[in-house]
Amino acid sequence: MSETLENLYSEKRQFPPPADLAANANVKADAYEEAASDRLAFWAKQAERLSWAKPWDEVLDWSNPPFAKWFVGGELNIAYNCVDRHVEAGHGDKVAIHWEGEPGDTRTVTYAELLKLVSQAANTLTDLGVTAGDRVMIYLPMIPEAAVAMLACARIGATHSVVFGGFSVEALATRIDDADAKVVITADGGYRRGKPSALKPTVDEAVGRTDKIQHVLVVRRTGQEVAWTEKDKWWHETVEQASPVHEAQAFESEHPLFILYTSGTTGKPKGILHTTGGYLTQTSYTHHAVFDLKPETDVYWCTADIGWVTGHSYIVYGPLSNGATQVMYEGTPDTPDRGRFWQIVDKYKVSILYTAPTLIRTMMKWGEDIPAKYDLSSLRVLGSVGEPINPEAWIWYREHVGRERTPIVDTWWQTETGSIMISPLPGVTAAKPGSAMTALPGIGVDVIDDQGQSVPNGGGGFLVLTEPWPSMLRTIWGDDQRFIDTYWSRFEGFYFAGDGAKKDEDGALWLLGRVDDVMLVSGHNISTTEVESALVSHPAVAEAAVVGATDPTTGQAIVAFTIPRGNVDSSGDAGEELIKELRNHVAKTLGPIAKPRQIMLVAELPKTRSGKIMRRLLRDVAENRSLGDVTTLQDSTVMDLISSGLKTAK
Ligand code: 6R9
Repeated sequence: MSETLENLYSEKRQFPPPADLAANANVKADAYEEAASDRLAFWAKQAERLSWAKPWDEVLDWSNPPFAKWFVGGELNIAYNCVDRHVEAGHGDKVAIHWEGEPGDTRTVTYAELLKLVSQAANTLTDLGVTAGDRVMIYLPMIPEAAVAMLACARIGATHSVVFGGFSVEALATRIDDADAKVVITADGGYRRGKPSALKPTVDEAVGRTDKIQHVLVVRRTGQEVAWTEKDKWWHETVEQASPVHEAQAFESEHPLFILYTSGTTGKPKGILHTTGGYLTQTSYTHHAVFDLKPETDVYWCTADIGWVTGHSYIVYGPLSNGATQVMYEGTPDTPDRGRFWQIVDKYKVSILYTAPTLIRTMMKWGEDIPAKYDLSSLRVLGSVGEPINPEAWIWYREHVGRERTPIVDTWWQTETGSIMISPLPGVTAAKPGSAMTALPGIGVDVIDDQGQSVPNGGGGFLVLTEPWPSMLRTIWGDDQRFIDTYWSRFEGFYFAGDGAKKDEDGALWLLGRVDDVMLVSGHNISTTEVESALVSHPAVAEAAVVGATDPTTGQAIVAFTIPRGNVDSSGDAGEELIKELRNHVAKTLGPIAKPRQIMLVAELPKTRSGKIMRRLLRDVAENRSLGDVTTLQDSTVMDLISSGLKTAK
């Protein structure tokens, strides 16, 4: 990307917070001023929301950038903060997790039960020889044991590394190897799309490829038959028989908490390392501020998988540190039918829902008559994470899920940032559909050009973080140099996030996708996000993915893959007509420079397990190449579907 991004899209709608929410909000407008006047004092105050065994001497040690130390000298136990202290405060009977299995079985886990399970698991891990600093892999479906396993590791100071259930043998084996893990916690399987899906065979094969793993703890979830080795132990024969008494010992603020691997487009996966005090301070504060959680009355539901950073920060550490009651769901949104999510919201009276744009666009494709059948009146705050949310998807979410009442918080952050960095505050911000708006209090963000100069309002460029933040990654596991090269070398003194962004005329931030995806068409830098949003703003379109394909005349040309909404006829001539109309629609909305050379109507798009569109694979299709690495693809049949069912027009 040279110079700046073109600023093609302009959105004028704006939604101020409901008056009652604004009046009772956990965090009000003064938080921005407070943080601006003394940033470190602001974060120290947020750290005091936690329970520390030993107070810190220094809030931030930034004497050796980019290696930060937060709350230096302080000691705390994360599991104590997420579990014990709520029980000690008399909330033992409060529900921590309303768990809903895909087949419809349920479990209710109170804070007292969570304490028992976490203590038992901590005792079992200790019996297996796991000590502070050791690494433990977690490869589980979305069952309460996933949270229990993470908290048990945290309790004894072991560093967990969660791998998405369903990632391949290869993916699991490389992560075991890189993390040098001692133990794997897994299950026989989990339920997905109406049937049991095995996990244990993948673990068996991955464990067989390394000599690192000493023990495998296996939760029985599906009851399917499993092969058994001498390393294996059933969870119900160990953890559930162990002593429920375990004294949590405090660890230093910078003690390693977890490693989470991000795939990256090239090279081996990066093990993002997070530590204790700063991470919990910021996940806890942001969960309190961005979702306005009232632990006594709210029912919170984050639909993410535990294998994604969103599951770490906003299912486990943020909500539990705040004593939330939350829903956890094992399965897919269309099992047994496409109303499953709304049935769950209705059943548990969910008041805060946090999901991803990919889910919202899928719901748009299925049609608004589905959510319309359910009572969604309990909802009061809606969240979005993972990708830019197109303005029309935002409006759809507000209208058909929020019923025109609820604020939407579009939260920008990364595995590397650990917590939310840019987001509206639901009681403060008049949000614009499609914009993540502004940096949270205490966070420094800017958009700069390729010379490192801050762009004025109306300009676009690279998103950077200008100040160290409490939940920042501390390094890439085992590779400090790669940490420096990847994030801190492109612009002196700034963290380079790898995303394109623009500031609108009011200074609100619009995220424009990964800079690697920005297209260069006849000398213009055009973001994939803006063209996708223009396509989604057409009533016939549910979802779109745009890539730049090599073109002899324009350098790159825009190629769009588009999913029509459920009720749209896109066969034969109607399809050809639609394609013509969509090309003109984009040209009219954004200008002729953004008119796609080609639009293909497809039924699905390739996505990662966390729902991000894999544009790299679509570029391979658009340029008639064989496909690159597909190991992180959620559903490997999608690419065959796209290649065989292409409907193209020039
Ligand atoms: C939390 C998470 C990080 C990348 C990030 C950006 C994209 C996430 C977004 C968003 C626009 C948002 N991203 N949230 N883009 N608006 N609200 O997703 O972490 O899986 O590491 O991905 O996701 O491109 O750089 P991770």
